Amino acid sequence: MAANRFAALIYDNGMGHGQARNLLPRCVSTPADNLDPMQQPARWIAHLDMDAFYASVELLRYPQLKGEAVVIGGRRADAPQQLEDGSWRYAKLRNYTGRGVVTTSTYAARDLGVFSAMGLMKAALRAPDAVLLPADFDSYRKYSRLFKAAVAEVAPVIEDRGIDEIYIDLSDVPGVRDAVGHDPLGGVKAVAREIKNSVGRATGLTCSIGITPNKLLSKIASELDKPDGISVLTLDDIPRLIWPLAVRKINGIGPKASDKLVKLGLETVGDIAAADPAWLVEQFGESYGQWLHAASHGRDNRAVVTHSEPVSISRETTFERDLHAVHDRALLGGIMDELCESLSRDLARKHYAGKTVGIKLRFEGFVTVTRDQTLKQPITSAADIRHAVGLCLKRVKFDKRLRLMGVRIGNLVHASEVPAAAPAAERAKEPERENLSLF
Ligand code: DCP
Ligand code: MG
Repeated sequence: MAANRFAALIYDNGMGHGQARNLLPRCVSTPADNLDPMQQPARWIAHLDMDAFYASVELLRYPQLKGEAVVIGGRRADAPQQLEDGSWRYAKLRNYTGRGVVTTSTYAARDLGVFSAMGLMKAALRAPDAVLLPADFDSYRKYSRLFKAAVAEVAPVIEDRGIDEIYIDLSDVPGVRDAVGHDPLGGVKAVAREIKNSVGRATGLTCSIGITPNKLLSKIASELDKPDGISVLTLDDIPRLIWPLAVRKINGIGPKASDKLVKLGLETVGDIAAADPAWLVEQFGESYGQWLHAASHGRDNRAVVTHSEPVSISRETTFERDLHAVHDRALLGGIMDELCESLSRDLARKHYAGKTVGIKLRFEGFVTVTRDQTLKQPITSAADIRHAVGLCLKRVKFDKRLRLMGVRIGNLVHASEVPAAAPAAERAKEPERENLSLF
């Protein structure tokens, strides 16, 4: 089979730096970081990130692999086989051929230089004896729900940031501001331990928590003591713990901004903090320049947003070999049918319908092309999605082989908001659906 069967399900919350589109926020928490006379900040915000998440979920199933170099990212055929004597036979990374990538790896594999997003064949050069396991997204989603529910029992004000991370506003959790003995931060540390224990009891998994006066600092802090760590920072800790870090550690400084900062001689967060804010604005523009200055001083007033809607849902798949639009037409058509069916199931599971369908095609040479089509009515069915995909495909020139194909649905509304009769009525007015596109 030419396609990688593990088409990734991607929820796009559209919440990169400075862009909170289409969200329905219910905000909590007061935006101020000033310390009160008891040396307590106005807010205590936690960022919790699960440790080696996919790999750790797999180790629950195969506990005998604990401590070993394990890499997630194989195909279904790489699933472990149980032998007659009850023992297991695992696929080894050295035997992998193909273009798959590492989704994650255990810390033992990371010690050998194997990290997320690395090609599996490149990873095999570094860790040939590592065990290779296929990804099982249903399991990861299940454990994601479980750990979030376990946190909610201790602290209910949660912002969902994806499959393995959340922000939690601890400001109103009972006891969080209490000193314990001589430790003014004893209360907040106790709440952190309680959250970790609750997650551990519910899932058997560990996580790392950063707790600071705001989301920006907490996101950095949760990485400071990974795995299984708790890092509590106040604003006083910024010069010692944050300023020595590379600029990339700030969520919102991506590869491009980082390259530019480094070219300008600013390598650490402290370098940005020491730079003249007016000069930063000259270099990076008003909004980003000011944000860089504030971020480097650990200032961030964003609220913990307890409820958000995904902007779009997508499915995509990379092929094992590049496919030709004409010679492999039937195969491509079948793969696109499957992607649309998966997407339709995702919509049903999440109770959404969508009005804009988009395609993503990556050709050999890594040229990526996208097209989208906005419809009159929100749709949910695989057939309706496939039809819209056909309209998009018609607008693409196929002069190279394809290596990846994806389909996305955006402009989402709750399924309950879609008038039941509308799509059928709409269909009656539409032209014939045959021969719309190449495949
Ligand atoms: N993931 C992925 N592709 C990537 C990065 C991550 O599919 N390029 C998946 C697998 C991870 C999960 O998302 O298990 C969470 O991502 P993290 O960045 O939090 O990585 P881990 O949880 O695996 O490790 P860490 O302990 O560093 O958080
Ligand atoms: Mg993680």
